[in-house]
Amino acid sequence: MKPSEIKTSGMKTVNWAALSADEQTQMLSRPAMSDSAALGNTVADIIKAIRTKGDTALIDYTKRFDKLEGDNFTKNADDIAQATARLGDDIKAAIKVAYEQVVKFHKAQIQDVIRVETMPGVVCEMHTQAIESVGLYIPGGSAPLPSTVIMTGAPAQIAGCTRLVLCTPPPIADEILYAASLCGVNEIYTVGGAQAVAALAYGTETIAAVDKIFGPGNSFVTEAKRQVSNDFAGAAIDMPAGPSEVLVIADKEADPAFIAADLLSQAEHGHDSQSILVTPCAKIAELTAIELDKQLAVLERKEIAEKAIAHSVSFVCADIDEAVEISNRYAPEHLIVQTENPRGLQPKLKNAGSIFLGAWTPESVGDYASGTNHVLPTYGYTRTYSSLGLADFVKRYTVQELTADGLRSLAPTVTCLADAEGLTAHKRAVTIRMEKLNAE
Ligand code: HSO
Ligand code: ZN
Repeated sequence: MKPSEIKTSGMKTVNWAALSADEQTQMLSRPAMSDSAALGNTVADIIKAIRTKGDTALIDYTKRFDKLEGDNFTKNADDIAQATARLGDDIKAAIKVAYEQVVKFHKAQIQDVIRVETMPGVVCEMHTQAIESVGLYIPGGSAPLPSTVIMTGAPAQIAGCTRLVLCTPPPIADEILYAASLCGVNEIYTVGGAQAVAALAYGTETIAAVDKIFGPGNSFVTEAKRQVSNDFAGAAIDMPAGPSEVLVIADKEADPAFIAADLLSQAEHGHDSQSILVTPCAKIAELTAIELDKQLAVLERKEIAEKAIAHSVSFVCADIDEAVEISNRYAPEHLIVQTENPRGLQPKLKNAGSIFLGAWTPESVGDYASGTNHVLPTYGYTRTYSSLGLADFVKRYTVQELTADGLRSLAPTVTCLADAEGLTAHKRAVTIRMEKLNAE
């Protein structure tokens, strides 16, 4: 055991002060993402095949990698009606409540036109315009996520995007079909992986290309999104993605059972999920480790969570200010604050995708139904990227209009700057008008 390690259970506990500066940096760094050349080449081959062979390649890959039966990967209104009839009332009601909550919070993000008269006769405006067509990628696999349909579909619907195109690997879950219908999704295709991203970016005979692709996915999906977004002929993407992560800041008042439950709710997402506890209280770290083992033992996705917890860590630090500092350095996707006065800490929390304040605010509420979006920057990108919101589904553009007096007022400034930059045509565009005005 290294001198910095206080105690080991499933989750190791580390004394922050005993780490060297290099060790601290190393312990806060993310595990390397699978960015191997092999992955890049495989994905590039898939994209090329979709671009050259269209639907044929899409069907071929979907039969090979997923369980597509027959050649039909399009879902229609009948499929939605049948899924809706099959679903129980409880799950339909829950999806509806979650949808309405997300709608409420994202409707409040609608930007009014900004209009400023920056000088008499000089009017500047900022407008927004919905992105026309958007692709919503919804992962399938071990946990199909209808909640992700809501998080991407509801803002697209509110923004007024005209084409919402959903792709998910087959077999599609009834919950996904139902959530898609609430969000007004226009097209649903049961294709997944890099081949779905390629189809959304470049189009096939059946799927027309979209402007921007949203949603999480495995390493193939992430790599495909990276590649198509680097190609001018491809599509824009929401944000770069890495494995999901949570950091909990807790003081001596926190409940170790709550902390353990929050760390595990992240850990069960995938073996590469990151769960970190930062606390000035060694006792809390110790009790959380015990609770964690207890709760882990009875989890359905125990094997996945166990692997994630094996590379997770509790840091015991000097005080809450240092805990905040560590959190700001790590820049987590989710940040849970279980301290005496969580609201008081909030202004100091500089880098986090979504913050959960107080004992009664588990991450799960934001994952599903509080109203905030659960598509968040990971991998330290919270230093510069934002959580998904209405703004991601619209573009901003500006408008300006000058009166003759407005131009008169600005002419000396613009001509002087045009002179300084040696751009005489720019200057002329002003002086030609001034000559006309002066001749009147
Ligand atoms: N915590 C995940 C989102 C999610 N959780 C979906 C449950 N379902 C990433 O933010
Ligand atoms: Zn989650």
